[in-house]
Amino acid sequence: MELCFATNNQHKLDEVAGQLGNSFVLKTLRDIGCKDELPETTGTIPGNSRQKADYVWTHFGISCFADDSGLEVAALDGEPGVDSAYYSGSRDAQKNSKKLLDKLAGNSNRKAQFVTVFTLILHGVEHQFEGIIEGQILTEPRGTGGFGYDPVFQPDGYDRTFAEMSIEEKNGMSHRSRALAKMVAYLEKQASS
Ligand code: ITT
Repeated sequence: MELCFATNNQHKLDEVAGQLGNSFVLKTLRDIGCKDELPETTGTIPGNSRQKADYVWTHFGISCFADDSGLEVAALDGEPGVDSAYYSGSRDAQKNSKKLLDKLAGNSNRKAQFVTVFTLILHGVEHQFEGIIEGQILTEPRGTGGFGYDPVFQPDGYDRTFAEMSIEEKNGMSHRSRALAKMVAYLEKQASS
């Protein structure tokens, strides 16, 4: 069965590819001829996730799933949250992380969590799956892998940031892989019933 991943973020595609199992053929937006920016205007992570999946289902009629994710920092009342991608006013990951570190300067509460909400639209029926990983915001970036806020986020129980891990290691506990595992379990149950 074909499933389109409604994302323009190549890093998300790289993390999800290979984890869907053999029952599903992963299609990209490019594969289905979609060159559009996906709408993200609801102001919430679950809302934006639904909006992106709805867009692809409505315009292209293919079963699909979307990922909306964000970094929620406790001392900043959950910022950047749904605004993670454009926190500094641009998509520049270094500027976004710098703004975050500047706002947290001198603050000993470094608690944060990454959240992913996947919205699956399977033959027109919608389901959502959430994944969360808790960790700490470092005082300066470390590592060159990954994307976004990976260099400043260290998951609890580890001594390396996401940017110091391979994709496989990050997938071992990340917010995205946790949401994906729930979605894959649901898809497999559907396929076998
Ligand atoms: P799509 O909407 O096309 O999927 P996007 O990059 O705009 O791609 P989001 O709206 O979900 O995706 O933006 C979330 C932002 O949060 C993303 O651009 C990163 O800056 C950050 N982010 C999300 N997941 C992350 C991760 O696993 N590691 C580091 N930063 C992440």
